[in-house]
Amino acid sequence: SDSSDKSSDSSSSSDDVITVGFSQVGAESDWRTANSQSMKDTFSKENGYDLIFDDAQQKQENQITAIRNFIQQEVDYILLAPVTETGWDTVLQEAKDADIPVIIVDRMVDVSDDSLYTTWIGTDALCEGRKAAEWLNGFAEAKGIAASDIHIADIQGTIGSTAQIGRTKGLEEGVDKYGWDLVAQQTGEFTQAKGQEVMESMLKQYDNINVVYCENDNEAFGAIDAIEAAGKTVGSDIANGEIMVISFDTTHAGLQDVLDGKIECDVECNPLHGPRAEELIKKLEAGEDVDKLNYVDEEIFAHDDTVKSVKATNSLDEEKDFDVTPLT
Ligand code: GZL
Ligand code: ZN
Repeated sequence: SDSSDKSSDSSSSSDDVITVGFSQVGAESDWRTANSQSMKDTFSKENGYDLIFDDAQQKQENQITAIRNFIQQEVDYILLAPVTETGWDTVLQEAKDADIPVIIVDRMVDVSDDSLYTTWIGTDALCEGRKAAEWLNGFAEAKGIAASDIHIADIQGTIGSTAQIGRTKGLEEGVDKYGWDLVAQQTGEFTQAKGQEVMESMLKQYDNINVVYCENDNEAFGAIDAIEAAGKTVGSDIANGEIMVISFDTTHAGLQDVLDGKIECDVECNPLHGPRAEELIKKLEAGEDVDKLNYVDEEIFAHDDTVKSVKATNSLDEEKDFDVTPLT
């Protein structure tokens, strides 16, 4: 889909150019790359923007430096995709003192005073985790697999990031509710290399893991390589020794793995925030109010139709039914 909506009446002449400083987490995953591309496509010169893009290589201090540079350059808007939730109060206060609106994208910031940012656009990580846990319970029930026979390895995302906090919490709620065995938890930093390394070490330590809950697709790609290198098979037949992989992001490569039965369930996390961030900026430019929190709707994909839908409660405490899209 064309991720950049060309503004029809582009009123931007040279002096109307809107300068946007975007502090991006890094380039750790396919999801992140797609997110960066969406922002670059949207905040382009032909759309009337001057985008200053900074890749922080997943280091918060680099993001803080970038924001200070944006303040120095007196940008019109600061967009921040925060690597982790805490540690932003000081630099966001500096942006507020400089009268520069801050839009938080994707992950959330945990600040003492939420006037330190104007608005947030992102995805509901807690709901994503709950959807995955409900899918796993639905799958186990349909296959007659006892909860005590489910031994889960949780390859976590970057510790302290909203995506990791929410997806881990969703899983842990399922463990408490359904009585699964949570064998191991370790961060895979949302990268393929670390996901593979963590999976290798977990397989060496434990011989009963039969479900691997990867908190993003790149970790799943690494985990699948490690599982196959250990002479085991990924798939849904966990009663006969296969190891079932659950993942998040629904990247192109991830959905290919779902089609091939290597990932059994992939919960969508949509990276195309460029147009949504632009919509917020246009409203702000027009002096209109914007909601503080702008959640993006997301689906669930699975290899087959064993589970047809799941019920999950989102971060706004609304319980919703989510259809599962089978890819076979
Ligand atoms: C999710 C986003 C996560 C993705 C990962 O909202 O923050 O970061 O799930 C990415 O792929 O690295
Ligand atoms: Zn299957």
